[in-house]
Amino acid sequence: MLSSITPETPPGNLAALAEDHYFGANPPPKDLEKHVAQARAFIDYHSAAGRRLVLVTSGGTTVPLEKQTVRFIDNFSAGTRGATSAEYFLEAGYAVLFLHRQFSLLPFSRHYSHATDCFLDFLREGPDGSVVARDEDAAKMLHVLRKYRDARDRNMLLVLPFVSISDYLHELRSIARLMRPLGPRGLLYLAAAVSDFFVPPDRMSEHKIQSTNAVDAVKKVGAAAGARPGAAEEEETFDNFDSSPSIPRSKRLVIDLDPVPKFLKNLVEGWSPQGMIVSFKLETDPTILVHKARYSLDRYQHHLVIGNLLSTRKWEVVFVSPGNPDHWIRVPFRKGSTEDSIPDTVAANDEPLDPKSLPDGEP
Ligand code: PAZ
Repeated sequence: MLSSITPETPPGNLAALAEDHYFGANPPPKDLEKHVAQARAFIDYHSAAGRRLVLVTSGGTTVPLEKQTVRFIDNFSAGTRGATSAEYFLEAGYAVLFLHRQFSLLPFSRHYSHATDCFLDFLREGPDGSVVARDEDAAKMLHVLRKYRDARDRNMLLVLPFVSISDYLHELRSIARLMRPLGPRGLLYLAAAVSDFFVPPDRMSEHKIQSTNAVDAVKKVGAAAGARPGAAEEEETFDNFDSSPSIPRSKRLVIDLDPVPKFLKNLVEGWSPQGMIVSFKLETDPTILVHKARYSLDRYQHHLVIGNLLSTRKWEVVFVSPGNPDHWIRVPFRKGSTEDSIPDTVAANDEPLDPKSLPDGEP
């Protein structure tokens, strides 16, 4: 497919070819069809009601190193921002489609699933052998429980999982396309931490990558005993790295990753052209954060980039939007976190954001 690219290929066609190539080469998650059916029913239901709907993506994508995956590279994200934001969007009247990394934090249950806030710590044994909330926690638990039940009973929250980068991209593309009829009533709030690099399937080991060559001996015996000719050699010569390693394969692991194509342009121009699109940018170096956020906005022409630094993401974020100065939201020490301000600010603006209208979060 990519061989049809020439120096004359227009940039728009390049994006389409890269998309065809990626989605053709990387298989969809096994539950994609089921998820698409669930998402379609959810979107149609809320669209018919004239309701605003937000797709919140949350958690980190994995990069599998093996097809039968034992080992993978992960992206940082607990899912706090996405799960918290989803609750705020529900509060603001949005239906929420929550596309999250499997087992990362979920709206409502997040209050009781952190390692230091194990849900069992909130319970005690009742007099009759029942289990009840501890007196000091009951009021908050009841509040969260009511909100959760309300979202569930009114079909306001659909939760769908992903694991790997290719799962995520397949799900995102399908859901974004389904959201097209919503027009500007559809908001895409992309808080997931998405891998920039991956191992393409044609260079991915089928089985667990071995750290010793003990298996080679077994395979040779198997080959000698009549296994398919060449099978042992195929295994021995498999290498994730393109060039020949100078240290034997049995002693090292070289991980050679390709860049994941940037699909934000495809999302903005093709998958959901009328939706409001908010992306997040995570960096660790404060000197490049705003520049990278502005670059992303200029390149993809969407509505808003929310930039944050790994070390300060709970206390400050920067809103970067077209034609507006950078706008920092800072939360005073020990007075909540940025999670409390971002979704309200975004939800208050169906149209591209004007930071002048945002609440001033300066300490
Ligand atoms: O999930 P979390 O609350 O631990 O972290 C949130 C975040 C830092 C992953 C998110 O705010 C973010 O910046 N997402 C985009 C990451 C990226 O640049 O791919």
